[in-house]
Amino acid sequence: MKASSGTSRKSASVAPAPKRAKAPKAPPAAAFHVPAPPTGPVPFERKFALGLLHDMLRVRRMEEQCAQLYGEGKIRGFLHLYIGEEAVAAGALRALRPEDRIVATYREHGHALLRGVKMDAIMAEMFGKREGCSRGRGGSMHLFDAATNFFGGNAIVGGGLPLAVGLALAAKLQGQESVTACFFGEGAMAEGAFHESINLAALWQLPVLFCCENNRYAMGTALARSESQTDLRAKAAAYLVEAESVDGMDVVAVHQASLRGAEFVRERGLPMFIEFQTYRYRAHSMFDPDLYRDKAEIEAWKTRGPIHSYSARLKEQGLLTEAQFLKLDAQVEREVQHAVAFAEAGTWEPLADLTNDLCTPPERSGAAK
Ligand SMILES: Cc1ncc(C[n+]2csc(CCOP(=O)(O)OP(=O)(O)O)c2C)c(N)n1
Ligand SMILES: [Mg+2]
Repeated sequence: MKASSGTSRKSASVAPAPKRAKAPKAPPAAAFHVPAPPTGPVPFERKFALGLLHDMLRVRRMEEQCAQLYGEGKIRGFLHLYIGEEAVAAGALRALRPEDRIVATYREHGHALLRGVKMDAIMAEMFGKREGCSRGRGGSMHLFDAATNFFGGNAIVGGGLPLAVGLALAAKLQGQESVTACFFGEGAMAEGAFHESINLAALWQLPVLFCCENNRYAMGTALARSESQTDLRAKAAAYLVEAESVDGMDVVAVHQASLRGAEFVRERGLPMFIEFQTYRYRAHSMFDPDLYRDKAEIEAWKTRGPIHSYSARLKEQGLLTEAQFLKLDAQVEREVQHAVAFAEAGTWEPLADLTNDLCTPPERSGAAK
């Protein structure tokens, strides 16, 4: 790369010490462009098409309830909501098979739910109850369920990527046909773990579907403020990995791209990268005052909300009426209330069990007294 000063090496060696370079100017935060909402026919048979809507509604209503319970102090600790991004989990998970493995992030409630973890068990986990899917020890960021091949949320940004590569390596060595789908944010692509993971997946030809949920922000940092290369496909392509980018607010596009991706990985035994361009409507977590973006930007993105735009398309096609939508929504609401009651009725782990499942023997940890 050319030196920005333009001075040759020879003259630079005798020139006075250059002034300290100014930090590059950050792009203006207010500059945003919001594409038109997705339109056009839904190319699925009615049952499947409504299933996708049901999936997104379940995630949305469950998380709205979680936000309320957080306000009431029933759910504590960290809570990262996926509201606005539901089309990604809904469209992608329906492209995978039961034997495939899923690895996700701390924004993983929807992925766990749509993978088949019961809403009751998720809600109990949020409460920290023993009946939760991680026996109350994980909370919101550590939902886990081996039975559904859901290999967890993960509090470490990029932390799931090496795990996914390890799972895919195990599948390959054991001669299994499973695909490992790894969900991560665009912020994780700045981590060394991303580069090491995708490099090994490409080099060793491992069946990983890299699913980047580009919601444009990593906590309060917009992509263009932290990355010189904002075309995320280029980063994957640098490792010779097939890469695609789709509208992550369009459940149809997400599902179709994920089907193509899963098939590519399964058939060729090679990794693939998909960028889902999406947007989160809520703050990064319940602790975030959300001061780094224009409120008008959030409102503009709401015009292409995944549930709202997809329902409109279904209605236009005669696959859904308003009454049917309300019925479905009420059914989801009942499921949410059932989950809350289940969590409320759950039990706390007794103090005597505190050192169970610890790797350090109690006598060495000082707990055995
Ligand atoms: C290794 C590591 N560094 C920093 C953090 C703090 N942190 C938590 S979330 C986050 C932003 C990640 O953004 P992104 O990957 O885009 O995912 P999103 O939250 O947008 O879904 C950061 C920096 C962390 N948890 N782990
Ligand atoms: Mg992000």
